Amino acid sequence: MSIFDKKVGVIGLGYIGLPTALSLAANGVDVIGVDVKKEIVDSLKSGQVTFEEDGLQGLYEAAVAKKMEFSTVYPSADIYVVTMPTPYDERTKKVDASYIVRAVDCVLDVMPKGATVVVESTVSPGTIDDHVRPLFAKRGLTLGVDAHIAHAPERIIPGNMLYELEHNARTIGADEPEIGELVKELYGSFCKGEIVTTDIRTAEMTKVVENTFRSINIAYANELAKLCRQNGMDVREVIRIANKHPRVNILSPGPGVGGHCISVDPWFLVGDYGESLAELTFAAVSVNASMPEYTLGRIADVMEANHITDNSRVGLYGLTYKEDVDDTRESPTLQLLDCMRKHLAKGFKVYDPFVKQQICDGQVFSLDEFLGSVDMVVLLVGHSEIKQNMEKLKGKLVLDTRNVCPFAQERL
Ligand code: SAJ
Repeated sequence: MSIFDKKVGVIGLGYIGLPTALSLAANGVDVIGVDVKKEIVDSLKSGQVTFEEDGLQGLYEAAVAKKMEFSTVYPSADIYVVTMPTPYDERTKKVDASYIVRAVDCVLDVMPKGATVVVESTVSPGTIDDHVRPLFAKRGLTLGVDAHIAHAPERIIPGNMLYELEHNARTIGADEPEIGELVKELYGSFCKGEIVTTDIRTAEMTKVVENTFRSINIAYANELAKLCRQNGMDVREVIRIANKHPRVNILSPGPGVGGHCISVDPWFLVGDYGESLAELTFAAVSVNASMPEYTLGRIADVMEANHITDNSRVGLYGLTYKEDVDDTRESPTLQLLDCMRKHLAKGFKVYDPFVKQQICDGQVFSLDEFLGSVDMVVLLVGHSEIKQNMEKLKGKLVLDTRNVCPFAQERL
């Protein structure tokens, strides 16, 4: 029996679940996508994808032309792919596995004997042992006999998801080699990258390590930005030249690290292993977490140096966590506005072409209205929109935190 004869349920149709379900279906796998949010399922049934990502609507058309259904009801299936969010617990910094636990529990209510449950969400090492295996045991199900589990962490980057889904290497963790091979065959239906199989705990750790590595690299760039500012040096020039060394690749400083991955996953290691054992990781996440407040300080300094006293003449460009995505989770701009409120200050204008709903005070909804109402612009996200309209910034005082404006008077 090949993978194309099996029914696959993708549980959770968010940023990872939806493109994964669509890729499987577009490549001939029989898929049912499930989400408890009726509005998501209704939108997908009516022909509309639920977030912006290059090529997603086209992939949707290709998937529905084959075997793709959407439902709010958990189905009977041979393989379940669970793609629920895994935030961290604010207090303990440990992974909050409650979404996964609830989803797997619902799967177990309907799952036929012998099915395989694949957890795709990013989790800290040991999460599957501590939170998922006991759900099977509680129902008297013996893993390896009555059911099987695997971990297949996603690796795709928002903004280039569809290319990366197809081309990135993947890791599959499984208890049983045959299940590793089955899940490899499943992802191999659309993934041309190398698919490595290992045990579940190694797969869990590997994914967290990848995002922690990036977090540490960004933290180093952020620390360098602070050091260079102290002595009036241009950090971008320092990094640009240092990166010409064949074994140096420093990332870019910015106003903070947002999104649901790089700003979250390294905390799992701090939560699980403690600040003294995960010392470097803790230092890195702390440096990154300091950046919104540091950026607010830079804005205040630039305003003072230029005799700008009215906050409403200052505009923050960008609300999403990075360029050309519509995701505002852990957005550095929102963190910066939070810091501002703590200092009892307010009044900045805010604009983002991808954010069409009001999510903060001072928000305006057109670039021209935004630019027409301010004297100083703080570039917090380097969306293509502003790169293509750079000349509209001429005549403004520009504080560029993303190195996108060649004539900015001020930088991070
Ligand atoms: N950022 C910087 N400087 C940089 C790069 C990024 O400040 O040089 C900031 C961004 O502006 C953003 C944050 O970091 O606020 C995270 O953005 P990102 O583009 O680095 O990463 P994500 O969160 O969009 O996606 C990451 C990716 N992980 C790695 O590259 C190791 C992606 O491959 C993962 O699949 C994804 O996390 C995930 O879901 O785990």
